[in-house]
Amino acid sequence: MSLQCGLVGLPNVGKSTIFNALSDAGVDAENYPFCTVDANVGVVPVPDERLERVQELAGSPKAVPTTIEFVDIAGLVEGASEGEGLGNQFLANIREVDAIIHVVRCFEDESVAHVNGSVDPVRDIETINTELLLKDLETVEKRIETLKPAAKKGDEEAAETLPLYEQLYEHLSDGQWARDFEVSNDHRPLVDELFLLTDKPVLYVANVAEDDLPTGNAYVDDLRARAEEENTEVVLISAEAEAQVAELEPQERVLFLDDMGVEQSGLERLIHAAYDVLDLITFFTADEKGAYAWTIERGTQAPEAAGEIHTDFKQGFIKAETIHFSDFNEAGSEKAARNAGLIRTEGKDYVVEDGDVMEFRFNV
Ligand SMILES: Nc1nc2c(ncn2[C@@H]2O[C@H](COP(=O)(O)OP(=O)(O)OP(=O)(O)O)[C@@H](O)[C@H]2O)c(=O)[nH]1
Ligand SMILES: [Mg+2]
Repeated sequence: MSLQCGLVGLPNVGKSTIFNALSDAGVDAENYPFCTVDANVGVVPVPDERLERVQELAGSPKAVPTTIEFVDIAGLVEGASEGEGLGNQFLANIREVDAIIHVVRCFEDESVAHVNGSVDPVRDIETINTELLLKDLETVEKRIETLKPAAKKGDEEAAETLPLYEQLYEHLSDGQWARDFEVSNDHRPLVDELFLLTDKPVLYVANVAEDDLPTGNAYVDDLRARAEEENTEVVLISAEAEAQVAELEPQERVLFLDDMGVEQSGLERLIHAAYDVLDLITFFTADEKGAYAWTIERGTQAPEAAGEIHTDFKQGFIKAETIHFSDFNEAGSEKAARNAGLIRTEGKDYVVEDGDVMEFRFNV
C-alpha cells in the first residue's frame, strides 16, 4: 500500500522546492505563481533504521524500504472553489490524495513574491481552508438537491440520508471541518462516500529560513497557536536548506544537519509525520532474497498484512511466525531468538504491531 500525501498551499510557498528535495523528480521551482500546472507524483522511501538491523540479523542480501507517495499540487488561490486560477483542477487533485500536507510560508524574502502581499501564516491557511470548505459545501448541497425529490417520492434510503447531509451542511456552514463531524459508525460510510476535502487528515509544514530551523520564529508561533486549536501537527522545514541537503552525500549530510542544529533532515521528519497523520505502521519480513519493510494501517490483522506482500498470502493464510523487532535485536540472531522462545505463532485474528518481524505460512 503506497498512500499519497498532497502538498497543498498558496502559490510560491515552497511546495515544489520541498517536492523536489523529496523525490529528485526534477520539477521546476521557479519564482512565479503557477509554475506547477500538472500534479506531479514522487515515490519516497520511508527511512527506518530498524530495517538495516533486520537485514543484518536475518543475513538478507539487501534491504528494501517501504514507500510513501507525495504529490506536488499547484498553488491554490482565493476563489479556487469557483474555478479561480485553475481552481477546480487543483481541488480535483486534492480529492485524490489520502492526506493533505499544507505548506505555509513562514520565511521572509523580498525577492519571492507573496500572492497576498505579506507573510501571514494564519491568514494564508484560512484562505486555503475556506476554499476547501466552500468546495465541500457545494458537494453536500448538490447531494441534498438530488436526494430531496427522491425522499419526497418515498425512497427510504434517501429519506434516511437527507437529514444527515443537512446536519453536515450546517456543520460545514459553521466553518467546521468534515473530519470533526460526529457521526455514528452506521452512518460513517454515507459521509465517506462524499470524498470531502476537509475530511482528510492534515499536517502543516512551516517553511522557514534556514536560521530559524531549530526554534522557529514569530510566524511559526502564530501558526502553532492556530494548529493547536485545530489539533493539527506542525512540522518545521527549510525548503531551501532541504534542497541543498538532498544533493549531499550521506556522510556530508550528517555534518550539514549538525551545523543547522538538527538531527534529522526536515524531509525525514516530514515523512514520519505524514506516516503518523495517516496512522500507518511498519512491519518487516526477511528471507534469503531480502529484508523488506511494509506499510499498513494501525489495527490491521495478520492476513490483511500478508496481503500487502501477495494476495496469495492473504487468501491462503495459515499463521505468522512473529517476533517484535526489539526482541529480535536483543536476541542477536534468529537461532538465539528461537531458543529463548521469543518467536510467537500468531493466527488470523492477530493485530500486527509496529516493528513486528513476520514470516507467513500459507496454503497455495
Ligand atoms: N528564501 C526562501 N525562498 C524559498 C524557500 N522555499 C522556496 N523558496 C523560493 O520560492 C519560490 C517558489 O518556490 P516553489 O517551490 O516553486 O513554490 P510553490 O509553492 O511550488 O509554488 P506554485 O507551484 O506556484 O504554487 C522559488 O523561487 C523558491 O526558490 C525558502 O525556504 N526560503
Ligand atoms: Mg509548485
